[in-house]
Amino acid sequence: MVDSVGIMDITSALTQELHSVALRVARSCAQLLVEQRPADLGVAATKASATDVVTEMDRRSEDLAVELIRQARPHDGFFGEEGTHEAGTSGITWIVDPIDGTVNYLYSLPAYAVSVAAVEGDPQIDGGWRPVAAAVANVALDEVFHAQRGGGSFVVGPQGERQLRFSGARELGQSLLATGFGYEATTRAQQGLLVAELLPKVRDIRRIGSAALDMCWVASGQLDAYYEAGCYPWDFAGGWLIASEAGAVVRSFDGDFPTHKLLCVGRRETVDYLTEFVAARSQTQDQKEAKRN
Ligand code: LIP
Repeated sequence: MVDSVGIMDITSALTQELHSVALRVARSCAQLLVEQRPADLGVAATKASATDVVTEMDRRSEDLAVELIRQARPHDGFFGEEGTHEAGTSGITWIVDPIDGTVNYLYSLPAYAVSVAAVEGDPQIDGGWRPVAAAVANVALDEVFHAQRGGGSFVVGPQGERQLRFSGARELGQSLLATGFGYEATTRAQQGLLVAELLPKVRDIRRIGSAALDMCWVASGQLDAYYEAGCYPWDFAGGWLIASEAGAVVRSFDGDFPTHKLLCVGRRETVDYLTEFVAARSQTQDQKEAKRN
C-alpha cells in the first residue's frame, strides 16, 4: 500500500514499523508510570494556570518515549507536550503526550493515558499533518488502543484483542457526551455555560479529564460523542487515528481535522450539530467581548 496525502508516500512497511514502535513505546511509558510513581508525587511546575500541573513523571515519561523512539527511528522529529520539539529529516514526527490526564494521575484517579503518534507533515500547522500510526495506553486498565492508517483500530488488554467499530447513538437525546474544560477561569466560565445548555439535550455528560481516552472510548462505543475546545496536538493525535479508523468522524470548525479551536468526535450528524452549536456561542461571546473593549 502506498498512501500519499500530498506530504510523503507512506508505504505499508513504514506504517507497520511506526505502528510497532508506537505500541512498544506506549507500553513502556505506561509501565514506568505504574512502577516508578513516587509515594510523595507532587507538582513539579505549572503552565497555563496554577491548576495546569506538570509532575516529574510527565517529564520522565516523555524522556523515556523520546529515548526509545530515537533508538528505533533516529531521523524522526518530535513534538512532545513537555517540550521535546525537534525537526527530523525523515518526514515523520512523533507527537507524544506522556501523561494525558495529568491531574487524574496526580490524584490517583484511574483515567490517564500515554499517547504516542507518528504523523506526517507539520503538527504546528492546522490541517497540515495527519497521523500514520498511534497507540494510546489506558494505564489503569492495562490496555492499549492502537491503529495504523488504513488498518483499522483495536484495543488489546488482559481479555485479549478486539477490533473497534464506532456505533454512536443516532439521537442526540440518547447520546452520552464527553467534554473537557480549559485551565483558565474565564474560559471555564464560558465553557460551563455552553455545557449547561447541552445537558438537557443529551443522555448525560461525562468529564473524564483525558482527551485521548475520550476519543478512544468514542471509538469503542463507551461514549457516543466528545467535543472540547483548547486541546493540543499531543492530546488528540493518537485518539484522532484510533477514532477515525474505527469509523467515527473527527473534525473541527474548519475541516476534517481537529484543531486547538475545537475537537469533535462522533457520528457525522452529531458532530455537525455540536460544531455549529459551539461556533454560534463562540461567535456570540466574541461579539460581547468586542462590545466590552
Ligand atoms: C488534558 C486533556 C483533557 C483536558 C484536560 C487536560 P493533560 O490534558 O487531555 O481533555 O480536558 O484539562 O488538558 O494536560 O492532562 O495532558
